[in-house]
Amino acid sequence: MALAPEIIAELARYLDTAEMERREVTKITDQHPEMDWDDAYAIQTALRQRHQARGIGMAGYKAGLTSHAKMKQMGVSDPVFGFLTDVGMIPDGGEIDTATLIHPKVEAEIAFVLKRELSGPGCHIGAVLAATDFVVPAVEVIDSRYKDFRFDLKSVIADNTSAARWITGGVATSVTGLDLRNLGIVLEKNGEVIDTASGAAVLGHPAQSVAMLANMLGRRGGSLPAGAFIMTGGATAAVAVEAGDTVTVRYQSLGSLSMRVV
Ligand code: OOG
Ligand code: MG
Repeated sequence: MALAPEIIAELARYLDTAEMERREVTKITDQHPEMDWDDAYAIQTALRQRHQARGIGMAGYKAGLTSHAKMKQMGVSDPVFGFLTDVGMIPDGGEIDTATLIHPKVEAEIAFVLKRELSGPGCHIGAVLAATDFVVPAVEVIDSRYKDFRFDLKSVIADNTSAARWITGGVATSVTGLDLRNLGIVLEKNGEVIDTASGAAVLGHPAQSVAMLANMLGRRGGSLPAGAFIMTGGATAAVAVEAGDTVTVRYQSLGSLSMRVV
């Protein structure tokens, strides 16, 4: 750790306030270029504790920057992880309220729900599939607190990997016999196809994203508990939305999700 505990706390407050006031801020590595990876996750943890102190519940886990489409779009090279909150949940068919967000984008993901705990390091796709209860479609609404959605990896980790809202639903499906690599995803905005992907866009196989997450958490003394809901990262690029838009994502054999932007 390169940053003092009071700086970690101050940076968590800075990002938390930006989110609550819906205000873009400069990325934190501009002020603290010396910060390291542990500092970045420590700021994210302090941010989570601020949420929890306000009574916000933790609803799940997210991996991000797990596809080439996303890494290329954001100009970064490694996956990251963050948390999902209960207040961030939007029901399928619900509304994304732009008045509560800065510059939202939507991205299509595949989510896993575990029936058994997964711990790393040493976790692999086979262990993930054996521990999975079911997979479901999910859409993440990301909303970086940084100016113009531009950041580096340490800044985005501290900012809870741009997490803002999330939607799930469709058909909860067992992974047995499901070809997750070749599962097609079509992202539509206002009735027009904006992007398409297959499950393999996410690290070659979406279960690889869960394995990576278990390994990253394992190295920090954590694990993914039984029942955990995990979003594996955008398979499509993230698409900016504004009030008046409608978004539908169709998943091969898993149904679809839709939402209105207001
Ligand atoms: C970082 C979050 C990335 C994903 O699914 O790749 C992410 C960002 O692009 O703002 O959630
Ligand atoms: Mg995402």
